[in-house]
Amino acid sequence: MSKAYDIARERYAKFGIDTESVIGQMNDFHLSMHCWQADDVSGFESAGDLTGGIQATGNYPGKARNVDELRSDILMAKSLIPGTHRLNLHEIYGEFGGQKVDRNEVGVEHFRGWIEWGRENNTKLDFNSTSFSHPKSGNLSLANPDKAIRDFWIEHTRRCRDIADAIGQAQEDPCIMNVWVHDGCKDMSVNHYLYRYLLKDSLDKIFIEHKSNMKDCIEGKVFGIGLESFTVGSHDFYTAYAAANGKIPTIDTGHYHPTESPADKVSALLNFVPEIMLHVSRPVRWDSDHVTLKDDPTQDLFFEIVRAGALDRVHYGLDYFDGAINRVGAYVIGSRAAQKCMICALLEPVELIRQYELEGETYKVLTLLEEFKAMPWGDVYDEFCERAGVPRGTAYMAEIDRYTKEVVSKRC
Ligand code: RNT
Ligand code: ZN
Repeated sequence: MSKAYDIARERYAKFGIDTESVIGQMNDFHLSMHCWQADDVSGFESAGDLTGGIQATGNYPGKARNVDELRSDILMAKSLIPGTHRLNLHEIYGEFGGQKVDRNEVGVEHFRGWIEWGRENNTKLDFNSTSFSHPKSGNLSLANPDKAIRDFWIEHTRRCRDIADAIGQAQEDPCIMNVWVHDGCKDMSVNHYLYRYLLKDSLDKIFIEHKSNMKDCIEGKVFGIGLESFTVGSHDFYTAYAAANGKIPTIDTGHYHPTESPADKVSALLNFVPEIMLHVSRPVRWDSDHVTLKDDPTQDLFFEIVRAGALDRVHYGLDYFDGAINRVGAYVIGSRAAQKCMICALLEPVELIRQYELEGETYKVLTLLEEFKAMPWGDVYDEFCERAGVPRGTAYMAEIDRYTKEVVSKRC
């Protein structure tokens, strides 16, 4: 145990915070790492462009080109992140064995290798249907007025639920499946009601069968690139849908108006829906999917979860894809940043602050909130890393540099 941790433990104890139990809680805090940071959302289907209103920018050398490289990068990143974490797969990351398997033909057989890999590497899996980067993606998928196209995507999404259910069964833990579709309009549209009616109808058809080994999440958004004027799956739409149907809304922190607080959604939604899914990201001016940092909006989000006593009602997905920096580094920075936000939230003397607030002692509330910004949470996080056998502080950079030199740089 380090001297610094010892001092930190005493300082927190004065406020009734037990750092030992916080470290215990951190061990139970599992991120769902997104597989798509390893290859800029390319997937293994074909060499087609990324479409659907999202964009990965940057050309840092050595992105993963196949399933082996992707797994290697993810395991490398995981070795530098304390705790045990899940992996969030997209349908386009199936193992298709060099065959053309269309989205309406995918099955659990394409994910057997992943299920095995998850078992071998103590990694539970989550899942996503993929509506983008496909000839039938267009501007509208599940909300397309053309029934044939709509049916194609309904079939795809149903099959994804079957896959998620099989994954959940194999890992004896529900697989969390997210549905995000890019559907929207670039320009003025007088068919908002029609598109939303169609999206609702498609979702009803997709969700018709209850599955006990998976959970459904639905993710809204403000706008996508090239689809700036209208988004069918807006937040209102999905919030209403989730509340009416007991589904899990996904809060992607990059999907709101710049002055809107994603953190403030937590307590509002959790009064109406059983659980929420997060896509922790970092928007820079738009939904740019920069690497997650311990910035104020992210910290606020974790404070709100802990203050709501909702630790077990949240699924902690990450969702960013920066092609401009070292991709393993991006995983490690973003994952550790989310953990740092969580540890700060767990180290907050919320009962004490709550009491001051209820007594009307606002200056004391502010005093504690301010003072706690400077408390030695970093020493507790370092101790957590140390006990997990993971480098503390900046020491992981040497490991990433070694891996980049020995493995990533050989990809050309
Ligand atoms: C897009 C959504 C969606 C995707 C991933 C790849 O704006 O955030 O979650 O980022 O499915
Ligand atoms: Zn997202």
